[in-house]
Amino acid sequence: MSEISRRIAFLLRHRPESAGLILDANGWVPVGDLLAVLPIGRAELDEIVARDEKSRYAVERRADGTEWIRANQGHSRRVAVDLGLAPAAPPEVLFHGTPSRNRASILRDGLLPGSRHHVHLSPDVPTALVVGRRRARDVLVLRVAAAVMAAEGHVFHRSENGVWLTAAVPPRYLMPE
Ligand code: HQG
Repeated sequence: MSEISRRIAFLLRHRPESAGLILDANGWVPVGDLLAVLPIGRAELDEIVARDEKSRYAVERRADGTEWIRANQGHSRRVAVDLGLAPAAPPEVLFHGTPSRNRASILRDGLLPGSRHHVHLSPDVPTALVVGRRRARDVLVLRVAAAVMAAEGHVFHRSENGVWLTAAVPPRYLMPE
């Protein structure tokens, strides 16, 4: 993730107001507004969006010809954004990669969203390992009994870029991989 992509994620997910940006209710901001606070032009922005290895951003053109950009997921709880994602039926099992040091706390309290809107779950072990390694070398991958959770009333969403989201995962649905 380049420095400029990091900056875009920071603005679109965490602190838009730090640059005077105002997200709409669904997290979109006019492309021109974002470009006005970045040291890059439209072509470079398009390239960052297209090349992002996790498809973190979406650009949409509206009927009135205006263009908007948002982060597909990962917003801070303090940024009131409704991504408008429909509930989705998760696969039998999802995965979560976390530093091994979190093991006792997670097995006791379950997975909590921390400062984000949701707990983020991965569709496979390799992806979960990558997520966990952002934070530590020693990574624990947990299996989440997602289908059972859903059957018992927990709501799941799948973001535009394939991340599974849910409010929290109680410990009884978790098993070290
Ligand atoms: C941990 C990246 C102790 C949790 C990724 C994680 C993801 C607990 C950390 C997205 C806990 C929160 C999100 C408990 C949860 N006790 N620790 N009870 N419950 N945790 O960054 O899932 O590159 O908010 O395991 O790919 O690491 O930004 O969540 O380690 O999709 O696009 O608390 O961020 O995407 O950390 O990552 P985060 P995450 P981007």
